[in-house]
Amino acid sequence: EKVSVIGLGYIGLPTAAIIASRGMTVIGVEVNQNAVDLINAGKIHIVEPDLDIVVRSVVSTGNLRAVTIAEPANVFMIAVPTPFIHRDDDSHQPDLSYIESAANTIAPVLEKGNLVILESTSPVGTTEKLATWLAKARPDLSFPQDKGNAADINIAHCPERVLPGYVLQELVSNDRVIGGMSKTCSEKAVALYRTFVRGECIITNARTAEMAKLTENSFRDVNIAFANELSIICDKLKINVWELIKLANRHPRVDILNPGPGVGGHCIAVDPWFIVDSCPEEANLIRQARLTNDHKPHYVIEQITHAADEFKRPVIACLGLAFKADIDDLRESPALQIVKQLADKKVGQIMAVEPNIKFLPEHLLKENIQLTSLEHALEVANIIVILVDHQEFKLTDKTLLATKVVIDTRGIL
Ligand code: SAJ
Repeated sequence: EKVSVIGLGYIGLPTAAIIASRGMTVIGVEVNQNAVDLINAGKIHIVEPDLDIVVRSVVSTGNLRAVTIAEPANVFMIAVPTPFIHRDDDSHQPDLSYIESAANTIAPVLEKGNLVILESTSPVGTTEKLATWLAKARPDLSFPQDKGNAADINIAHCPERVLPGYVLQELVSNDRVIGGMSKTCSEKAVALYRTFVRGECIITNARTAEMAKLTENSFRDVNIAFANELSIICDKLKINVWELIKLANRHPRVDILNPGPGVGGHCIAVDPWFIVDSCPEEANLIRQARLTNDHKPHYVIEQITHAADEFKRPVIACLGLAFKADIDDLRESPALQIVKQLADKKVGQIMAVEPNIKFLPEHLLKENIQLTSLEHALEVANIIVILVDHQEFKLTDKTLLATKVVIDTRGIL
């Protein structure tokens, strides 16, 4: 079996590497030439624990090879980004252009008997759209929307569900939802996933599989929004929200998540908008959860500004820039958003502590933000803002904070 993975990013590369490690021949198709060169040299362009070791090994055995132009294969797995476009009227439209280009990339090399799997998180109806794009490009082949089980090409949606930081484990251990456009599509997809997945492979249709993935991330978003709203209510009522949640969670049927400075990453803050875009009239709670979570960084900035007003020369140490604990990923990070806006508003001297990165990204260098060590920040700052619950911060001697104004958005104190 020859498997082609389209898009060698946070999902595609680990998936390609795991499949290659099972002895299959894998061709990764990637538009970024720099990434292609790095991978073919046995190196990686993203950060994920142990991924470098697996990639080095499968590249050295020749099981994984990266290219920029698609070649024929038995299976094509599409793992490209599905961001959204923020419209002028403040609504959010899913951007399917990467999936459409992936379709155009593989269409010329498709052959009778091929299986096409969409792994990208997608709005309901996208797998059907993908099938339509492929059918249009290849009128000589038949597709499941017309021929069902007898189609030349089989198509399924199998959304990825791995947690950044645990991708290699979760790729193997998680259950998979497999939504084929026909029974044959599902069965063929299950056969492929069985080669590397130890979890269960559960069959449904493509639309339900699309919605299942969106539902999982919206469930988390709504629950975090509940916690974030509680935290603001508790500030107003002078109640410690962390103690409150601990107490409420003693109830056998209550399980409240943790408030924070906002919701980051490129999944939970994105996917609920796909549901809202499909059903704007109906998805009120899901929309409000997004708005509530997006408002939280602004609330934190106000808290900090308020605290800074008490000092002649406020020196603000922001602990953490990543979007969550113990990773180096700064994309869509509420911590980063807060630090940047504090610097823009010139609220004071801003120091950032991020133990998981060595240098500030280019766009932050221009601003008045200084990356420093935890020790130095704790020594010179008069305001300490905890933005990420990194291990290093949890282990800090709390007596060092006694003389400072502390804003703890993660409740690590
Ligand atoms: N967060 C809180 N409070 C919490 C939990 C999380 O504020 O109690 C914040 C985090 O700090 C972070 C954001 O939410 O900013 C998202 O973090 P996360 O750990 O909940 O999730 P992601 O974005 O890293 O990964 C999610 C996962 N989805 C679910 O857990 C339902 C993962 O399994 C998905 O594969 C991934 O999205 C994805 O790719 O869609």
